[in-house]
Amino acid sequence: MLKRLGVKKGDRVCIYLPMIPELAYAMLACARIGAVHSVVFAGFSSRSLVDRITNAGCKIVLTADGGYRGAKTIDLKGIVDEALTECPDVEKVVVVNHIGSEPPMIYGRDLSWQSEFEKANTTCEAEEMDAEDLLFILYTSGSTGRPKGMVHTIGGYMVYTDYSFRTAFQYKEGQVYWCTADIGWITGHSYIIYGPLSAGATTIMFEGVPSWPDWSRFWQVVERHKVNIFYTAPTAIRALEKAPLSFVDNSDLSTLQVLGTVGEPINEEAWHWYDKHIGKGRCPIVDTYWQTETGGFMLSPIANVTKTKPGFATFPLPGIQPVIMNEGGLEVTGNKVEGRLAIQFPWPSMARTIYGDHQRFKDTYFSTFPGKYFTGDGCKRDEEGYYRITGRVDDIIIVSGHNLGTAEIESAIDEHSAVCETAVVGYPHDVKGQGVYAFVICYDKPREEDHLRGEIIETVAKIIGPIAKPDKIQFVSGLPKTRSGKIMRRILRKIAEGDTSNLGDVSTLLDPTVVDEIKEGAL
Ligand code: 7RM
Repeated sequence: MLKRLGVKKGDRVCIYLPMIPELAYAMLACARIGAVHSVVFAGFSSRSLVDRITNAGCKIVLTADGGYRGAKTIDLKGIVDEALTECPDVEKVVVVNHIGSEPPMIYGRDLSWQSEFEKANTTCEAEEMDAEDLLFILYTSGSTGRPKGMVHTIGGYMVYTDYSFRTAFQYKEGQVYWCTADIGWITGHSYIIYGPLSAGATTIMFEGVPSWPDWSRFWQVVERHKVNIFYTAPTAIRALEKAPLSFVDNSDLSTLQVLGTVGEPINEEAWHWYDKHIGKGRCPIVDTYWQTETGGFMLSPIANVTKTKPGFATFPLPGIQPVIMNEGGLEVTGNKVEGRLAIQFPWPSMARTIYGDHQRFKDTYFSTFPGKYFTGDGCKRDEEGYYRITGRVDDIIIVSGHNLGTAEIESAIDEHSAVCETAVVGYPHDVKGQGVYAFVICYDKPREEDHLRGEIIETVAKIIGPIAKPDKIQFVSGLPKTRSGKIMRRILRKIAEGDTSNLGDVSTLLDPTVVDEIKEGAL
């Protein structure tokens, strides 16, 4: 179908689909004909879609009339239509009829997936590819606000997703595996599609949400499909933990053998709940630490081999060489140490570049510690050599396991006409891991704060997507800035965390008095 529409080896194809089988077909079809897929999470706004389509130079978009989110539907085709008013190079849009909403179709541009599919040839030779040819681009947040198109290639990515999937989960032939991530994120690429399928596993795709029609949804799916390996995120575990236990106990979870977690540090309480109530104390928990950039697991227990420790991603997978660095750029050796996590030797599935900006790739990942890959995460190695990730050391916040750049949210908030300047930081959030706290300066003192808050939240949802909505918005008259104009986020982070006792040295600030005002108004 793609070939008939003129897609050739090396062309970039934008995929904006909900979690339906056509999404998997589309990715694998691209791989087979040598086209490069760029999957955009179907929760992203039209603006985010414009940026990603433009950056990758996509001429074709695969989408659906809509998607489901619990009881609601999302008008995906409408979002694509809006985006394409700013993407003149897109020639074709192929639309899956999924919710039956029959959206308006633009003659000559929009095509029905179902009818195009019928016209397609039933055989299609696989394109011969070089190991280093592009397989896909996947965008991740950067600290500047411009998303980075991480590039993964054919050979190494396939080798490593297959290897790491088999190794960490100790996958055995015939097992049923379920990863609850969305394919719009790297976890879905590597561990719903490529890794498990390459290993021959049965992989489950789930279009729903954990809370609808009620909080037993995940456990019903485990029972119905006799899931053996279950892989989810701490944010989901924390949300599920808040629901009454009867939602868990009504389902038969006896087929479960291995549990996994990914996306952010898992707090001990959630780890124990997961272990006790889901694993019934008999399933190892593999806490897999990795990134969009790494393509596959860097640190992870090996199920039933590694002795686990709550909150620890334990050890590197065989082949991976982590190092802990201090701020002076020197390696910290031995145990009971803390610093920044770098990887000192390449591995098969590492990203090869940022699409269209190799210099930025070098600057972001290879300049902090020359000759090494810098993860951007803080890390501890305990007395037994176990690794524990302590969180980001840069301007990235992880909300419900999703990477968001503070700069990206700031520039979205700044789009509101009443807003003059914004600083965004993360703060600990019960369910989401980190919440978004925005300090906002308006041109005029807002008369109706709550009304303006609502508008700002809507602005962010529209520009980036609902996941980036600020949880707290504090209106301030100034921000703590250094003389060179840099916002001292360290101070704002402390205030957002509710810890104002020791804000450290504020003497280098241009105007130290703003700090008192911000402290008083803290939410
Ligand atoms: C897979 C994924 C990457 C960032 C990473 C970390 C954080 C991911 C863990 C974790 C502690 C984990 N890719 N992170 N896994 N922190 N323990 N097991 O999430 O590119 O979207 O995010 O996520 O900060 O740098 S990602």
